[in-house]
Amino acid sequence: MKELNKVEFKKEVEDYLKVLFRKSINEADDQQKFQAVAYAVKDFIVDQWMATHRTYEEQDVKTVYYLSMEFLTGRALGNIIINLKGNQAIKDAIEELGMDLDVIEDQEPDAALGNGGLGRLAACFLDSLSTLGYPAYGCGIRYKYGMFKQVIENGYQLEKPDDWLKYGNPFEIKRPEYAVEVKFGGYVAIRKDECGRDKFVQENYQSVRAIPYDLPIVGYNNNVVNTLRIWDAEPIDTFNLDSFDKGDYQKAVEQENLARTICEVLYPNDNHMAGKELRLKQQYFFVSASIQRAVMKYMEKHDDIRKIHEKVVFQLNDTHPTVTVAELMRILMDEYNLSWDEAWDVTTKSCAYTNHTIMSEALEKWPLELFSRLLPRIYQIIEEINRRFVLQIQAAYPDDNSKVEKMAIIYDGQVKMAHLAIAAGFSVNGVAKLHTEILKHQELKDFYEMMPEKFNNKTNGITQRRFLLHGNPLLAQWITDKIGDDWITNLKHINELSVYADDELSQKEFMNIKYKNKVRLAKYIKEHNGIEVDPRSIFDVQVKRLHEYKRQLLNILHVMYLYNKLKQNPGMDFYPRTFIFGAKASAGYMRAKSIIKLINSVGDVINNDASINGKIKVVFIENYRVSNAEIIFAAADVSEQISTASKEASGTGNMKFMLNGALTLGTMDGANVEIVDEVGEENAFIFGLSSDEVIAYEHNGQYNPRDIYNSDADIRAVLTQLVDGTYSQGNFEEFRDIYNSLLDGQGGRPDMYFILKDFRSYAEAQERVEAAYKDEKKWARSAMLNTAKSGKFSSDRTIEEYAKEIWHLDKVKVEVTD
Ligand code: 26Y
Repeated sequence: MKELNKVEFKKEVEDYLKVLFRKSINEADDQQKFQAVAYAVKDFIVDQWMATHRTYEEQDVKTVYYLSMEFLTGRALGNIIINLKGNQAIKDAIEELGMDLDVIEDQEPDAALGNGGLGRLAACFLDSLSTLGYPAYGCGIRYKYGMFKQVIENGYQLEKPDDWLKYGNPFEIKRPEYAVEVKFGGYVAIRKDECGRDKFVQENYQSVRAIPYDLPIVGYNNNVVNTLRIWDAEPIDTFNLDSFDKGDYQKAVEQENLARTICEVLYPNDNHMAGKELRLKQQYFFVSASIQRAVMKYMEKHDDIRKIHEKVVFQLNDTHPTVTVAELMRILMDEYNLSWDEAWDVTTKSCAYTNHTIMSEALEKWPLELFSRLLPRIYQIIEEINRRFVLQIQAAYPDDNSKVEKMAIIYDGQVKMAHLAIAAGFSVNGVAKLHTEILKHQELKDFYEMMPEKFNNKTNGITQRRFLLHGNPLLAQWITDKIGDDWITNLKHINELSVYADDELSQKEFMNIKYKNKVRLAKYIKEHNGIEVDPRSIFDVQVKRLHEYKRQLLNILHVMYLYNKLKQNPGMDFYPRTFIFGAKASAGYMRAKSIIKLINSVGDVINNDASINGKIKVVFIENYRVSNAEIIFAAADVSEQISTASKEASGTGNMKFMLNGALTLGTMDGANVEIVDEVGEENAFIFGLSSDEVIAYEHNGQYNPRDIYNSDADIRAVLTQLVDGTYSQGNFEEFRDIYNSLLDGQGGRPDMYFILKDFRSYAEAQERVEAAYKDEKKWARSAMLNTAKSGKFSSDRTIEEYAKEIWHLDKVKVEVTD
């Protein structure tokens, strides 16, 4: 690794301030200083970036293209610095320039090009790919506005635009030389080519120019810099006189508008399909651009397109980029003259699909009318894929007509993207053991029975470099002092901490670091929420997207219940608790927004009730995002992972908490199951229905929340408080919808997510939490063991599995020569 030279680096920062802003250090503001530092860092990594790509070309490596509508990368600067192992040199340089690295890092807006789990997973995967030395491109969209900024006003969520590019992005490089054209609409005509063959050509279409911007993904201490390539759209050419002459003025305007709108904004829906036309345009836009470029790049160095799968593999991050399948077929057949069978052979050897959810409302299905109008050629190809797939189903199940109904790609007037991905992909994976089992035996049962060899599990992981080394520097240093720094690139080593779990001095040190991190978070909360919280209280944290299945409602109802108990019995034994929430709700998800309001309203009442002596505090952290997540995970005692069993495919926040020494309070859902396997049930708090029980109730309809309401006075009291104005200044209607959802279900099933059913079990688990926390040594031991046993949950492990079992990639070593 090239060493970072402090003196040179300082000079670069000063030079950039001059060149970019015509300012000296003393005149520049913090944002300008950030920009200058970022450019100086970019300067340093660009040699590695070039060397990496030179090496890839020389060795003609196989490359994975990770196609994703979302990359929730967060801030880049701090992460790049730690991956360069340049923390100290750069910190010193910056200090000598009279600046503070934390302040500089704080100037960078989060790149929030994602909603939640799926987008953040993609970002962790890129970090691991680079650190492990695997050739990879991330392919996505350069949204002008990322995930909205959440502002809480009066307890309600408001959405503000996230203008993350306002000051420009110092890390990106625009690559107009790689621009490609992407076509929409029109019709498909059959024309003769120069050899007299029939050709399918799209005519009378509208098109845009896709322009890539490259972002560096820096590996840890290994010279490897992969590329996250995000596409922007520009008009194909500005109004030319031709168009006016031909009377195509209207079309020219429409094309301009198309280019302007496509990359405008990230859809803020998590696990919910809205079916918007513009979203399908976004999907085809970035897929077509990425696949065209991948094919061109391959053909620059090879001559037989029939072998592209030997050098290229496309991983589809959920169904969102599934048009990849048809786009690749189109290019192979229409542009490279392959036959259907040849093209299908290549396509089915190069596409693999990851499923991230079983929530039915998240499954992508597009109306035929919309799909065929927008993507006429792609639609034709999918029709033919479907025709052949249906024949295959019928051949496999000649006596069972229901199989076609359940498995066809086109059915009921819709294109079913998951079915397409499964039919065409060579691999279908779930993201945690339990999730994959549910896919195989419930949701995708028919597909599994027909094509069992495609199905496999890849349990998710997270990068310890961002979520421990960067986010929790005190703990990171302590760990390194104890066991050395191998854990940074091989998290299995963190298990060596286990021997310290019973050592009282180590326990004290560990909990002392936790305390300091709680003080840091308390300060953040004071600054951002104006709420005073006691760092000696239990920090009980639930941060994730707001969704009914994630059951933030269970958490806050339990807080209401505890408060009632405390009011009835002020002298009761009660360990002070700070309940911390952070969550964005999709802008149109009314019930989710109402739950945010409830959390804030309950907080208002409880936090201002002097009679309980601050024993309970409720904090809603505004605008939860990657940058404040790092601070939150480091400070948590209790990790709330309380989804209805079977609903959370994996979860990844659960892993970040564990890594930072929080104890899981959770259901046996998603990766919680594997967390408990690793750390032991005695070091977690498990409660609630199992996934089998939930699924059984869903089938037999035997659950009636009214029975619980009628028989349990405490629960009845809490529910009544939703509609008697206790938390809404006398407004009985404010939380009526939440109340109804639990007891009436309005058309749907009442209490679909089994909140009342799991309530007692949850409350009892919470009592165990309190009892455990009171035993300081025991808690410290458990907390340390959580960190020590988190080795499995590194995204490095996950990526090794993908690389070996799905992608078949080789690792590359990169040398930088000056
Ligand atoms: C618009 C619609 C089609 C849609 C948009 C976003 C559908 C789904 C999503 C996002 C899904 C998602 O984030 N799923 C989460 O993926 C994580 C990474 O695998 C899992 O840990 C988590 O359990 C799952 O909910």
